[in-house]
Amino acid sequence: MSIVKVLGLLLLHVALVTPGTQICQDPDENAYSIITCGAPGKNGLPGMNGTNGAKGERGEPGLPGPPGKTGQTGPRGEQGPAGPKGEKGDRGASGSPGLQGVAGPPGAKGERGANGAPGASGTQGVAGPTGPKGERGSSGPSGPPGPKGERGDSTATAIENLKLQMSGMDGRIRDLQSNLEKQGKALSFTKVFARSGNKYYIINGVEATYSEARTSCANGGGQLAVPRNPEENQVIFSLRKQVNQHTYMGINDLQKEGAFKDLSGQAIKYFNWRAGEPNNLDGSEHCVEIWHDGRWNDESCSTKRFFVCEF
Ligand SMILES: [Ca+2]
Ligand SMILES: [Ca+2]
Repeated sequence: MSIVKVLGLLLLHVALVTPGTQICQDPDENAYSIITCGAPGKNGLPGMNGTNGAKGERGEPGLPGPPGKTGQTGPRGEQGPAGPKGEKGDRGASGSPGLQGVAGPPGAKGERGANGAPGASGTQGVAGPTGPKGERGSSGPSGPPGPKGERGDSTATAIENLKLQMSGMDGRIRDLQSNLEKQGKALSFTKVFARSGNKYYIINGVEATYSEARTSCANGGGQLAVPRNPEENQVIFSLRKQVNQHTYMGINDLQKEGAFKDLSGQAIKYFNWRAGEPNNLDGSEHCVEIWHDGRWNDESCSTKRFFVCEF
């Protein structure tokens, strides 16, 4: 107890304590009660029954009861884990043979075998092209004398016979010359006919493709005309001026682009192209025609044109 509290208690005792009273301390240290002290009392009557006490603690378990009745069968439990592997069993009897398997893949290529025996002779092949003419051989030995001939005419008779034959030939030659002159005169009446040296040029006024024109000239015994020099080109040009259409000639580069040849395959050496020609337009101009100015152009061979033949 602190000094302050002791002093407080002494002051309270002086002020309040009288005969017959005493100070009693409350269980709480901070409170004090003052009660009057008197003579001892008599014993009172027994008190009434108190209320029920608090529930006691749980007692020890009793003895086991008799066994109950057998219950109903429960649901099937889940499958347990696999047991340990068993020991190896005895070897079984041999089974029946299996089915035949499928054929395996082809084996590796074998080594080359030995050459076989020669085969039978084949049929005779087609004869090859005719070879070049051989050189002239040396003269063979003289043959045996021939049989004796019949007796001939006398020399005078033979000369007469020759004169008769020559006379007949002269007549035939005159007839031929006459026919040629007539043909020449007849042709000269044709507008589109011209002659240069021993060549005759004709435009028949029929339109044709290059192939048809070529066939047409050949059927007449001639060929599509090819001017070999300025003079011949001028003669063909004089015919061309008489027809109002470009006219095919016998020049083309059908075999090889840009390599112009005549119908026998000979390369052309004289040219008279227009400016900018040959231009092989659209890659399809391979046949040569002569224009109104006497110069040449390459044209599509399928175009229908007049054409000039030479004989
Ligand atoms: Ca061409
Ligand atoms: Ca052209």
